[in-house]
Amino acid sequence: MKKSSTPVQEPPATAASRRPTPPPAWQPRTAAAPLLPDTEPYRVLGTPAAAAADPALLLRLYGELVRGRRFNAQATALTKQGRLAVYPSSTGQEACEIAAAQVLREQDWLFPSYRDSLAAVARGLDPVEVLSLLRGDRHTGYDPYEHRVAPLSTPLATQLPHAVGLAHAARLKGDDVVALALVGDGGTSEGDFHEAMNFAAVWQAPVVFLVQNNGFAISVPLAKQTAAPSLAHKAVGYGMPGRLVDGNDVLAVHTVLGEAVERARRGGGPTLVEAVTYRMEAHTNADDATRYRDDSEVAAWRAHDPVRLLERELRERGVLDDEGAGKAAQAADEMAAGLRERMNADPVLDPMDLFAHVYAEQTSQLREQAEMLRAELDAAGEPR
Ligand SMILES: Cc1ncc(C[n+]2csc(CCOP(=O)(O)OP(=O)(O)O)c2C)c(N)n1
Repeated sequence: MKKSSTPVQEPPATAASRRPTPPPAWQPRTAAAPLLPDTEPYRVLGTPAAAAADPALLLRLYGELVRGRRFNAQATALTKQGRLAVYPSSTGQEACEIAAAQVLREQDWLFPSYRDSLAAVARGLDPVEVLSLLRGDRHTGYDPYEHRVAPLSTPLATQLPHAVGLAHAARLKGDDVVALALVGDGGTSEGDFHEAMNFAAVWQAPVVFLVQNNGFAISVPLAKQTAAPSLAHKAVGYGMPGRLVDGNDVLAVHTVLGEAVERARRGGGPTLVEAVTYRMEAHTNADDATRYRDDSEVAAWRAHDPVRLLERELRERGVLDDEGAGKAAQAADEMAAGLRERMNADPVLDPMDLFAHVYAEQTSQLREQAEMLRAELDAAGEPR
């Protein structure tokens, strides 16, 4: 049959046909309620729930906390002795650092920031290697692939998309790997934080984000950083659960992070954990914290110290006595003495290394500068 070429005539517009067509029924992508964090940070120590905790686990965490506190003190002392260029101390945040290292299995990956040397040390890395970068060395100091610890990241939040990418790739390959990424409260204002959270949730990547909310981004207090009810609330907008935890309660952080890591491992997707803690020291040895915060605030947090909190629990339960505490302190002192000794040895450096690994093909300016330096070293009798 021959097709008609007559154009289809639109019926004349009536009042009814001009009404907009109702859109398809709107459905939320995910139900917000199960994603919302608790209204209070989750706590275990000092509550009846702590009685159920395994004493062996508590003692192990205690030993690590004491060692961690000592490591922070020693690294800070090394900056004063000119042996370390800079040290962003995690004193006061040891519970987060130790729990982060403890909840991971060997095949998992840790993505630390510059403040998380201790987490890397608690994962078993050589402290001298971990501190290489902060000593001014251009090398990371350790092999990230060997230890499954990414380099300490100084550009804020850049470690987060890396963690998501690695976790997603591992999942595509069918590898049993979870990535745990650490970031500060200030880092949550970065674009990289947003992109990492979004991709992680859309891809359901096996990644856990631990925000250590230590109250400040250098001198900027949290109130000037965000208007969100809590940083954990940010998770809801991305479609992942947010958990709020007392970051000085090592058992609480260990429990919440452990659950999040296992959830990710089972294919349940990412979690954002906000640990509420406090940076007891200045931002780094180059900062004076008395210029932007009151001593009374520091004193209030000192009363909620992560090491003392666990020690009180252990002593009340009769799991720790003076002798046990003394042994933990002695082991920590021995670690610090070894670190001091090794950091006091002058590193063997070749000044000419400055010019290596910058460009595949040296620029004429750099070649000229390298020749000048070589001539100066030769004149000073430095060995070739
Ligand atoms: C992309 C980027 N912007 C700015 C800085 C400078 N900077 C270094 S530390 C810091 C504050 C970060 O605070 P927070 O994320 O809360 O971590 P904290 O130092 O308290 O652990 C800033 C702004 C940086 N390192 N990277």
